[in-house]
Amino acid sequence: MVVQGNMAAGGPQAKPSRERRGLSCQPAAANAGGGRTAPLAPPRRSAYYKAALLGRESLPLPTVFILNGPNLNLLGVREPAVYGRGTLADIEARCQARAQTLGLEIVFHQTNHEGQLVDWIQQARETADGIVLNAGALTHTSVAILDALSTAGLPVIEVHLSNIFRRERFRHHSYVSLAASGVICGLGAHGYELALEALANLIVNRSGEGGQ
Ligand code: DHK
Repeated sequence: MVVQGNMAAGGPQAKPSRERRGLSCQPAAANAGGGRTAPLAPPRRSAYYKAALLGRESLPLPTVFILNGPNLNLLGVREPAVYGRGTLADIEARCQARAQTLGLEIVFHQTNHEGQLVDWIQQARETADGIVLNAGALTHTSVAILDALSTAGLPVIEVHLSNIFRRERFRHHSYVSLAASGVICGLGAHGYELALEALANLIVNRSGEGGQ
């Protein structure tokens, strides 16, 4: 899934929460592991995922990591014509509100360091059910982040505030996209809310078309 558009600060109000449907939860596809001699130990998986696999009636809320990369801490003052005037705290508040209506638990982080993003993705592999990732400039450069995402075996939605395809050529290529179920760009902060909506759907069905 790729959603592109011109960045818009506002956006339609959140829809009412969807009834959680019956789960057809399958373990994520095994990683190809080309060239590896020993297979990677299976991830521990989230409480939600394990309860769903066991067919438990009452499920804990799925957890989504929302990860933000370099310079996104400066939203609001950083190139407002490109990234808007809203701050990262504003985005986090919008995500919290949307997550509540969707029945998701969110963990929201920002870092300027590649290794920290890798650590959080590895943590998500064991404790979360999906990832929303705006890796900032690391989107266009980081094989380490791609590898971490590929190993996590979780549904990933890549988000960019700006429409990267209307910008410099070097922003048109994304390593993150190679591991993402969907990409949303150009819709500003609303893109994060859409990403949560998409993830809620993918987590419940674990059968997103073109997904993992
Ligand atoms: C954020 C950044 O920091 C840039 O390096 C990316 C992305 C685009 C965004 O639009 O959110 O190229």
